[in-house]
Amino acid sequence: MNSPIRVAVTGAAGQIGYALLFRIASGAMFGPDQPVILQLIEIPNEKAMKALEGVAMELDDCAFPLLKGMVLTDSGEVGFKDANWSLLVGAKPRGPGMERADLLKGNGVIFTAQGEIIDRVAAEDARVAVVGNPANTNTMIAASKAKRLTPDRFTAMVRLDQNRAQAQLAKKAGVDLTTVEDIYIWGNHSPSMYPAFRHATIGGKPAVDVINDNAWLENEFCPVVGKRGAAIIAARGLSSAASAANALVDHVHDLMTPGKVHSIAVKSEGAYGFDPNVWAGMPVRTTTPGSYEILKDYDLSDAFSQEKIAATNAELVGEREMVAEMLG
Ligand code: NAX
Repeated sequence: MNSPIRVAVTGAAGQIGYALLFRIASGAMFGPDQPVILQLIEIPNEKAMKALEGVAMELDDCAFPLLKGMVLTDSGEVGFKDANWSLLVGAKPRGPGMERADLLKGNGVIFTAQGEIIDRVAAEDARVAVVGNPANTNTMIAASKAKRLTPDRFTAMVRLDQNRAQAQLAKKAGVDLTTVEDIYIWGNHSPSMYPAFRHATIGGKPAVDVINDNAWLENEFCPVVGKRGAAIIAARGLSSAASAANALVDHVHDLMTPGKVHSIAVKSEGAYGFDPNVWAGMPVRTTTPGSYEILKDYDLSDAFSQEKIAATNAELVGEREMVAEMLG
């Protein structure tokens, strides 16, 4: 049996935390031979810490063989100490009447502090995955505070969007979803994202030929995937939680599995026409556990793709401008 890895989770008493921690402790994220120590971080608030204690009691009650310890804390210094993975789920929610700029700045304060602390106290091989929205820009802010950890250690989650896109294509084609492949997400985790359907295949054939309905792909599929989060809120009265937790399990699992090709938001380095300094969703191939190479050869030269990439890039650049004074 391997020695335990330390997994820090912020927002651990929240909705996603409740769907996530049990999956990590059961081995779904790091595999059946990898013990874990969960370092659970919440805000310094009696109600939140009490709720966290309750979640920890339930984790105890699962008697997970792989769960070798838990730390419950409202301090980043304690929670991120020696963490191999930091999963940044907690964020400031958008309040009524709050402008996007205020949301960006409010979260900027959180991710500035967390980026600095992780850089200082986390493990040598530290990796960070951000779920808390606006996820791409929060990741950019946290990464900009790191002096020791390089930007490639900081990724944001767009895997929920990839999974949503795969499921929608399978439904439309009336096929088992395991036959849908090569559907990846470009850009921001927001309705502007681009699920580039032209590369997708269904049963080995181009999805555009199998579905044979370009108007549906452009005018229904893309918006349905982009606005799926809002549709879940409208139906459930609460935002996506189990599917978001599941997507984070996939994100980290695939980033720990050499050879996997999957969508994550990474520092763009200028690929696909994204500004070099934004964190944008794109396909990567995992090279060694925790590391990846950006796949730069997907053809996005058609007019529709160009328009979609330009729009989501403009949104990311606009977000960066709103938090410019917080970077670096
Ligand atoms: P909840 O409001 O249920 O839980 C958030 C938890 O985070 C709360 O318990 C809160 O006390 C804690 N928290 C807030 N600030 C913190 C900080 N600085 N340190 C530690 N803990 C902190 O939200 P939940 O539904 O769990 O969603 C969490 C975040 O995920 C939100 O920002 C949400 O917008 C985002 N999402 C991102 C998705 C993605 O695909 N990237 C999809 C799902 C989700 O909407």
